[in-house]
Amino acid sequence: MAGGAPAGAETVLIKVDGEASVATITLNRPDALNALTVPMKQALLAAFRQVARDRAVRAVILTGAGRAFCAGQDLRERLQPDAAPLGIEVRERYNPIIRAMRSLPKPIVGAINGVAAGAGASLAMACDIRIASDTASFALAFGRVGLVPDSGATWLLPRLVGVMRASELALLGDSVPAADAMRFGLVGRVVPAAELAAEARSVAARLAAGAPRAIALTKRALDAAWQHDLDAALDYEAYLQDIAGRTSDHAEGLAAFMEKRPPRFTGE
Ligand code: T3D
Repeated sequence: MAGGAPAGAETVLIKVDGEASVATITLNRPDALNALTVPMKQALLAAFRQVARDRAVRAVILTGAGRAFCAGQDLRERLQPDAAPLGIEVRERYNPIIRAMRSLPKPIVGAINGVAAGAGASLAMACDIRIASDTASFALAFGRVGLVPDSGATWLLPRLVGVMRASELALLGDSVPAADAMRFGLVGRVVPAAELAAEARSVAARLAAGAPRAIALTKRALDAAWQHDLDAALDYEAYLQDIAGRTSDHAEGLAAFMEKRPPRFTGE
């Protein structure tokens, strides 16, 4: 299809609000609850790579079109005779998305507008901040179709909710309503459905107004801390603070404090 949009382009939408420096990535297969097909996974990875490159974007919102956030792998596609073996699908299509999200040097706000099931729950958990609509729910539904949690779920889930709760959620696969998701630590806040988009935009705009290098380094430090003991974490913090301390944004933050005005961070 020379010159045309790549397959799956319509299943993942990117909208950049240049004024707020916020990109919104929307999973867009609402009739199938935004279940993930191969072209959609390719488009999602491309979307994260695009916002990584775009200097006008300083924060990202990930959400779903329609009544779902994402129902995970498209199960109809799995039944196609040419479906890739699961190990290949996970290694080559899911894992790069999760790696792109966690290594993105910009914060991702998950606006969880409805059900997040299977790999859809993993996508939600890979966001830096999660805000759920009061109609949202999570389901570690992998076991229901005879699969194991993937796309980072075994790593992310126990870190968010603790090992005991993670075992319960992953082994039983029960649906977790938004209020319980908040109690368990799966989301940071729950808002009425009608307010979700505005709340996500407001949080993303605040992040976008922050010091970009410091935010990127904070994200990196928090992930790295899981692999570190206290001594290593202290050393790594000192290393990153050395980098942050050399930025113009640090100087601007100090100047703004002294001048009693809001800082204007540029990412330099
Ligand atoms: O490649 C690999 O397979 C490896 C990776 C695996 C990772 C995974 O994600 S495994 C887990 C896959 N996901 C699921 O098992 C969830 C399946 N969906 C559901 O259990 C339910 O749909 C929900 C609990 C999410 C929502 O239920 P409900 O009652 O609100 O909606 P519904 O009627 O079931 O679904 C509405 C439509 O979306 C329906 O289509 P239709 O019949 O009206 O044409 C349904 O088939 C479709 N849909 C929902 N989830 C999927 C899906 N179509 C394809 N794949 C789906 N995952």
